[in-house]
Amino acid sequence: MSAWSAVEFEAQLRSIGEKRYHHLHPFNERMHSGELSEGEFRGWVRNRFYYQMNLPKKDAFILTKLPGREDRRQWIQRIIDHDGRTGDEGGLEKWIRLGNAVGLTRDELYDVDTVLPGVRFAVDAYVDFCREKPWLEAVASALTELFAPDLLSRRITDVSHHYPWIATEGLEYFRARLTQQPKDIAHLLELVLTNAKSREQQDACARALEFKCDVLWSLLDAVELAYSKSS
Ligand code: PQQ
Repeated sequence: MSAWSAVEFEAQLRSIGEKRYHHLHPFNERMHSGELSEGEFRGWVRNRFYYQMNLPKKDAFILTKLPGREDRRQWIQRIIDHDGRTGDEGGLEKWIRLGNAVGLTRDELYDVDTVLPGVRFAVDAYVDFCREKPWLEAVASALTELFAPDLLSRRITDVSHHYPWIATEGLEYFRARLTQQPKDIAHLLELVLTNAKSREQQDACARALEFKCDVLWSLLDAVELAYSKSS
């Protein structure tokens, strides 16, 4: 089969997110309409931290495989964005502030033994995918970020509106991601659109994006099942 043009290929990738990204998950829909109990919100923040903790690790696996120096220079910033460095607290610390705002301590967030099994399974699968797959597919699995900015802006507005018990300071993680994400997205698209030349490579990238949508979806399935009765 012949390869898609870059424009067609990008449209294919975007159509996957329109159908399978976690903005459509019932738990997210309930978050945005103000229906989550405090226990459900806390359960999401606690378990999503396991995803956050693992982002720098999966990005480090990808870093070891990227062939070009210029791409590694850009990619390494993703690790710094989450882990931070002197003078820049980083995303993990901001997520801990969100945890504190919903009543979780740092120790509770870092206690990996209390992560829900389904969340651990999904996140570990994502890290393993990035460790094992060729760099192009591993990079393509991060393309869910294409769909995140809309969701993040809505989350900031809707959470501030519906959950006044969460201090606004707790939402700093999402505000920071809105400024960081455009450069990540531009780099992801450049890497994938210019390097997936054959139809086989393009299809493999599309499968990687579908897999990642499933990771995010499964995470919310597990959270919804575990906390739906909590007040
Ligand atoms: N996804 C990645 C990735 O796969 O490399 C990195 C991030 C996401 C983030 O740093 C995020 O904050 C983030 N947030 C959401 C969200 O809150 O809905 C989704 C995603 C995503 O789509 O994978 C990421």
